[in-house]
Amino acid sequence: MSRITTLGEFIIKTQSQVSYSTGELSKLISSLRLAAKIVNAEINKAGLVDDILGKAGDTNIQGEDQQKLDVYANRKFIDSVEAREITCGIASEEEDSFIAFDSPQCRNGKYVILIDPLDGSSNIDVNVSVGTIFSIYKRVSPVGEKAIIEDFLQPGNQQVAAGYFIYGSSTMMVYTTGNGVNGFTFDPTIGSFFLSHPDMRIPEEGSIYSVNEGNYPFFSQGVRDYLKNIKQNIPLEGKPYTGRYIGSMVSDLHRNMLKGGLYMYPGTTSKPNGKLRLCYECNPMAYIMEQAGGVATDGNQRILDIVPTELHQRAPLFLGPKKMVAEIESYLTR
Ligand code: AHM
Ligand code: MG
Repeated sequence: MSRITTLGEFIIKTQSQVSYSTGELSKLISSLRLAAKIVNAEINKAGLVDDILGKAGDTNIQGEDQQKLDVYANRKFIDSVEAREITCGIASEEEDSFIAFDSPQCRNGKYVILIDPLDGSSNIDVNVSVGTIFSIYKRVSPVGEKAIIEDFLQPGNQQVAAGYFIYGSSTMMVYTTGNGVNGFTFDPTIGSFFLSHPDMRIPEEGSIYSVNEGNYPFFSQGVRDYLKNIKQNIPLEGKPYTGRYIGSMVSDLHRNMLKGGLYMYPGTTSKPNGKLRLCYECNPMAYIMEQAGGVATDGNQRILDIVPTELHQRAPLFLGPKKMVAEIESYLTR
């Protein structure tokens, strides 16, 4: 039997590669894993919850309130990291502001976490894969005090870890601590994640493009020219690119990482910064993409070098294999 590695074993084994590690980061990642298992179990029941057990907002037959899954996921991730008292604070796409945990133990935590607890949640109604995206930073405020906004408004190049869970036909966790990207598949019969995708690299020769092309009339001239050109001029020696867009970022990104493809959410006339949140979505995905050998830009600069000024700010996003991103960038600067 070949050697099987669980996520827990992998975290312990690789902990020493992170020079500043004291085990705290590992514990933080473990607490996210636990919350993801709970959220995964609830997502699997989503059809039952809505159609048979009652809609969100109803009370079920056990007298429990049915919650919307994004609210539920938000609570689970926050509770899970707070309960282990290993971080001084969390910022979530679902919350207006960051949460600074108050216990003395939490105040001693060295890290903060930013999370999009259930990205693409509108897809749950139609049984399409959704995900959780997270990123971890070392705090800039003094250890022992309460977390402050500056702890959360750091450029993505300061991330010490980032990852996502994908709740799909199988559930996976993909993450990086700056030493490449590794993917783990959840075995629901055992309740553990196993290393299934070691050292993930995005293929250099991509042929997929992923974009909400319904926004075409509102894209910049450069984006429109790019889209027109890849369809008219058939880039790959007679073979056109393949258009694939699920509308669930984690799923679109995960597929493109494995198969090679460009993902973009450009600005539009009414929303020049697009839709995606810099701190919760663009930065963690950009870090993962760079660690997998790709690049991520907002069209003007590297995503990871943008200094955020507010928690919920948005940024245009183009990420994928170097060649494909360079190709679209050449249109954006014309
Ligand atoms: P959400 O955080 O409200 O779920 O929105 C983010 C999602 C991404 O998963 C996805 O890539 C994008 O919105 C799709 O947006 P659109 O429907 O405009 O194409
Ligand atoms: Mg989101």
